[in-house]
Parts: sequence; structure tokens; C-alpha cells
Amino acid sequence: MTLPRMLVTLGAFALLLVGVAGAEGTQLRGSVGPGFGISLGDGSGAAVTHLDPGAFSLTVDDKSDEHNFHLQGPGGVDVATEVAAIETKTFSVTLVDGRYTFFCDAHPSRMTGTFTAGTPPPAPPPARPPVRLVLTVTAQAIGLATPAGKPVKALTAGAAVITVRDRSAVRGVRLAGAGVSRSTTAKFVGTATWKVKLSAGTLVYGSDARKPVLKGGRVPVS
Ligand SMILES: [Cu+2]
Repeated sequence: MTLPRMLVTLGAFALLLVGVAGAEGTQLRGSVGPGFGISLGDGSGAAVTHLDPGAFSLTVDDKSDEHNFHLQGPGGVDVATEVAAIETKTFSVTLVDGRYTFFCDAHPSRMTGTFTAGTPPPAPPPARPPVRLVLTVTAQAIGLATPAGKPVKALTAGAAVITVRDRSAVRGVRLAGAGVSRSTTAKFVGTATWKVKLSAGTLVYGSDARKPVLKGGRVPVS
């Protein structure tokens, strides 16, 4: 073998090594089936709960024709085996900071798992339960109160369930501002339930211009 030829051969061999190492990345192993089990392990087989961001080679053993393994998350990661196929597939994925979920498309609530990569953004605070309010209008007065009858002076943004008690056949009631715009007609008498989402601002309640004009109110929503 001539020297140039040997160099070319060595070079090709080196490129091959680099190519193999680059394509492999860190090994991950996904498994699903034959029952309702789904799991994701690292190179040593330990269940994955947290990974450093980077390139990974995910090999999935899909041992069922009723289930699949689907990995989804930030950075455009979205790879899956076929539900109807029994197969072993390898995917190259690049994980970034965030939360990832793996699941079976046929049973997403029953067969699922999650892990984080890097430093995920803080989870949004859990939504507070809906606040319950009672908005009452009679011929003489209008008021916004808690179910216990306490006048409402301030609210926080979020869900609200408002029981509207319209006791007047000649007056309507309206609620406006803070992302809400609802009203009853003047003729309406009865009870209505409004499910609304309050946003920061000022919630204004009142009635129509009929005399005597009822004093409504303004409630700050923060
Ligand atoms: Cu399934």
C-alpha cells in the first residue's frame, strides 16, 4: 500500500469513528408492552427522571401491537413508534431545558411518564379554585356579595362563578370590566349562573338607567 493510499484509508477510518460516535449520543432506552407498562431508562437501565440537555440516541422496544412509545417536549422533540406495530426503532433527539413526557397514544392517561432536562422553566402556579359570588338586583338595590352575604371589596384574577339573582321585572343587571361583559335583560326575573374568568382591572356592576338609579359598585381585580 502506498503512503498516500494508506493516509486516505486511515482518514476514512477516522471519519467513520467520528461518524459513529456523533450519531450515537448518550443512550436512552424506551420500552412499552407487552402489557400496560411504559418506561424510559438511561444507559445503565435506571429510570430517567432528569437529564442534562444534549444529543441522545433513543432506542425504543415496542413490544406490543396495541401500544406505542411517544416522546414529546420542548425543542421540537416529537418521536413515536407505531401503535399497531411491534418494532425496535432508534431516534436521534436533542433535549433542551424543559419538561418531557412519554406516553402511549392509545392510553395517554394510563401509560405515561415524565422527566426534566436541564433547568426547566418554573411551572405556572396552580389555578385557584373558582371564587363564588352572588350578584343581586331588586327594585331598590344592587349588590355583589359572597355566598355568606359579605360585600365584595376586592377580587383576584381567575375563575369566578357568579350566581345572579335578578328580583326585578323592570331592571336588568350588568357586569363589565376585568375581562367580563355579561347582563340580564330588564324583563328577566330569576336566577342565572355566570361562569367567568376575571382578569386584572376593575369589575363594574350596575343596573340600567331607570329611575331611581341604583348605586352599583366597582371592585378592583388584582
Ligand atoms: Cu397503550
